[in-house]
Amino acid sequence: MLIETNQIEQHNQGNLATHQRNFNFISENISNIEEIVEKLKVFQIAIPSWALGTGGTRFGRFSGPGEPGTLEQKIDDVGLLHKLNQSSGAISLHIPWDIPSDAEKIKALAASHGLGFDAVNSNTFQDQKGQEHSYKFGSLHHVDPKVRKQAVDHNIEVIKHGIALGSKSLTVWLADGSSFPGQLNFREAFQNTLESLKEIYKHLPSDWKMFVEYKGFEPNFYSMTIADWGQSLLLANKLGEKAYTLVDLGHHQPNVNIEQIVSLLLMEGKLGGFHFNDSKYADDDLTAGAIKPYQLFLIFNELVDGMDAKGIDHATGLGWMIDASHNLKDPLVDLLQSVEAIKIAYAQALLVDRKALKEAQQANDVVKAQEILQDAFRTDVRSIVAESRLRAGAALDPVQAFRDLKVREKLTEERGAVTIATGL
Ligand code: AOS
Ligand code: ZN
Ligand code: ZN
Repeated sequence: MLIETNQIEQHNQGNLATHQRNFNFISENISNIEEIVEKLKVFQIAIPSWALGTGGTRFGRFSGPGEPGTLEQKIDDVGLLHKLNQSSGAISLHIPWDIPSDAEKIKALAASHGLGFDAVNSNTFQDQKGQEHSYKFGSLHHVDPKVRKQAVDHNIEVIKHGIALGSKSLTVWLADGSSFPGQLNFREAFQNTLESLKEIYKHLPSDWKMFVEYKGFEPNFYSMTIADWGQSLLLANKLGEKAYTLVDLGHHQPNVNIEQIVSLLLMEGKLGGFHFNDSKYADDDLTAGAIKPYQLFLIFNELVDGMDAKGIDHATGLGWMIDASHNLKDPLVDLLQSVEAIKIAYAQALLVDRKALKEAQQANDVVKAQEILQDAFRTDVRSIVAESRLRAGAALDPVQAFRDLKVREKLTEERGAVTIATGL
C-alpha cells in the first residue's frame, strides 16, 4: 500500500488539536451536529476513470508524471483518494478506454481498496480502431440505421461489462448534433435517438438505471440532439421508469438556474445523478466549487429539500460523480479539492433551517428567506466535514497529507515521469 493507515493516523495527530478547537466551537451552535456528521461520513462521490490524468485541450496536452496507464493503476489511484478522504468509494469506467480483461480480478482489486463500480459510460463520440462505421455525423441519432445499430450494440456491450463488475447504471452522453442550420431534421434526429435508446433500454437489467446526459453545445455548435433537461426528460419519460436525466453542471449556458432544474427533476422522480464540476463559461470541467460555490450550495439546498420531501436517501438515492479535467493541477489533488467542495456545499445545505425557510416563504418574507440561506452558506463548515473524515479513518486534511506523504513522487518513481493517461 502506498499510503499506510498509520501514516494517516500520524497526520491526524499533528492536526488534531487545531481541528478539535474548531469543531468544538462550531458544534456549540448546531443542535443536530451528530446527525450532520453521520450523513457526511456516508456520503460518497464517485471518481471517473478519465479524470485521473491530465486532460489538455485541443491546443495541447501537458501530461503529468506518474499518471495511470492501465485500468489497474486507475483503480489504485482512486484507492489512494479513498484512503485519504474515505469519500470516494467508487470508480466510474469508460468503455472502451477501460475494458477489463478479467472482470473478477478487477473487482477484487477494487474491493481491496474498498471501492465499488459506479455508472459505466459508453463512447460513441470517437471512432475506434477497426470500427466499421464512423460517428462523424453522430451515433444514436444517425440517418443511417447501420450506424445506429453499431452504436446500440456498443452500449449493450458496455452494459455487459458493467454487469460483470457489479455496476448498476449506464450513462449515455452523446456528441450527436449539428453544426450548421439545415444539416439535420430535428424531429428525425430525436426520433432516431429515442428508438436507439429504447433498444439499449431493453438490455438494461431490472435493477439498473439509465442516465441520459444532456449538453447545450460542443462538439456540435448549432444543435445538440440531447441539448437540455427538457429533451433529456422527454426521452427519460418515454423510455420508462429505469431512465433518468443526468445533470452535468458544466452543460448549461452561463447563468442558467441549475438549482431550479434540479428541484423540478427531483419532483418528477426523474433526477438520476450528477456530474460535478465548475465553470466560468460552459463545459470548462474545473474543480467543483472553484468558481461558483454559492451555486453549488443552492443546488445542494434543493437536493436536500427535494430528497427529504420524497424520503430519498441522500447517500444512495442518486448517482454522485465528478466529471472534470485537469490541465494545470495534479489530477489527484484536484479531485480531493472537488470532493471537499461538494461535501462543504452538502454540509451547508444540511444546516439550512428548513422550518424557518418555509415560514419565511409562506409570509413572503424575502429578506428572511435570503438571510436563512446565506447564514448557512456563510458558515465555515470545514471542521464538520473534517470530523466526518476523522471518524471514517481518513485524513483531517487530505491535500496536506497527499503532499506530506509525497504521493505523486512515489507514483512517479513507480510509473515513470513521462506518462499519458488514457481518456479525455
Ligand atoms: C461530455 O461533455 C460529458 O460531460 C461526458 O459526461 C463525459 O465527460 C464523457 O462521457 C467522458 O468520456
Ligand atoms: Zn459529464
Ligand atoms: Zn461535459
